[in-house]
Amino acid sequence: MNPDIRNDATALKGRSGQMDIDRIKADFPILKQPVNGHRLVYLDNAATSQKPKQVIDAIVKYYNESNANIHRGLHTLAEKATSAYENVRVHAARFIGGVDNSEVIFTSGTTESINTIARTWGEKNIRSGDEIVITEMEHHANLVPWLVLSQNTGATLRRISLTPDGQLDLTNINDIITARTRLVAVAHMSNVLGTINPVADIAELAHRRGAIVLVDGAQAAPHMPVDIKQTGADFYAFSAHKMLGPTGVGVLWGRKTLLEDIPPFTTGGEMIREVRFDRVTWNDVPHKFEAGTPNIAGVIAFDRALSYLEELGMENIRSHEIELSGYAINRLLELDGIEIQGPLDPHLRGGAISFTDAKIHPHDISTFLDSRGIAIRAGHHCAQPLMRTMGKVATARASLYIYNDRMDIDALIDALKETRRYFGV
Ligand code: C6P
Repeated sequence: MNPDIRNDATALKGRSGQMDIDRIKADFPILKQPVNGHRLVYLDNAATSQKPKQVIDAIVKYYNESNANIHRGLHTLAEKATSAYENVRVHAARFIGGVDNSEVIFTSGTTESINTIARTWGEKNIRSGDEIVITEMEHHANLVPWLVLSQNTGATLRRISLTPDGQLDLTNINDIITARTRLVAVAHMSNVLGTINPVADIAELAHRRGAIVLVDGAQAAPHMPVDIKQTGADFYAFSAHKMLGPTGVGVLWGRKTLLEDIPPFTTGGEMIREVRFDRVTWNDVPHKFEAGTPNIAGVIAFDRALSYLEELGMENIRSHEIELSGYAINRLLELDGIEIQGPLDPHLRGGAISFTDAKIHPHDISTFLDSRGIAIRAGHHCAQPLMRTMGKVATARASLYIYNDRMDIDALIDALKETRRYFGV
């Protein structure tokens, strides 16, 4: 490990072993910037996280010192870039619980990771009469690929419904995951409700029925320790940009036996072993799934993001978010007319907190908060079917991360009170 990262770690954890939020905030240049004349309070982390200077510096350093295409050239820069890129694969494999490096595929993000499986494993294995099971809380990225696949193949898309407090209703799960089920696709943590789903239990049942399981980890991997083997997943997808890394980088993890058995998604350079004018053979996994020039700088900078999170400790990050979510939920509930979607117990959920005000539209809330320097998201959060299930057109969503503290939540609550005065509520 790089010694300057180790030094950072001591400072970041502080003497008590807790996270030192002021010290963390100082690592994020963007947070020093006033927005609309106010201190920036960034509470849109479920959409994308901010980047620490260590990650930003890594991008600049790569272009200044190592830029070259990977896996192709034999010159010094090409070898430097290739080895840095491949080291991130090793690092990412370790980060998700010590899986085989060759099971880690770099993609452009969760969306591409899931589409890769729908278009390869799905098209190879799903037939008319088969069933694909999703849940009512899925993000479009883990819903539309399966909807299109079922429409194209004649398979049936079934779904696990929700309890009134936004958890999966597993009471009739044995009627939903059956011998006809070929695949279960489920979010590890909801981007709207914050709910953490019992993916290991679902995977256990799915495997007993002979189905495979894809877990959408876009919201879980940044916020809690994830040991992929313990999730029971056969495929697991997440995005670097929600966990301090650059945009345009994602991970698709898959069991090697499955990855070896399925065809590539995109074809072209690097993913082949041999090409003739009349035939082609594929490269080994993971390269079979990484056609063309990847986001080399992004992947290399993602290494720093993973180190940053590891130095803080994913357990500490989770504890911080349990504490801060609990505080935020209690403070929001002090306000008349505010309704929170999803479980209220912070141990059952992450820090994406969706809420509605009985009298003010979420878009108006978001616009007013922005005038006070507070960034939240309002809308359907790429989960339209879930909105319909909840009987809402939209929600406001404040989502937390490592650099947020009680001061940020207090600023949110004060601005919400001001919003209500402004709208005469
Ligand atoms: N959710 C949000 O504001 P990409 O865009 O490929 O990095 O991630 C897609 C995705 C998939 N699954 C879940 C659970 C997600 O939350 C997201 C991204 C953002 O909620 C942007 S829509």
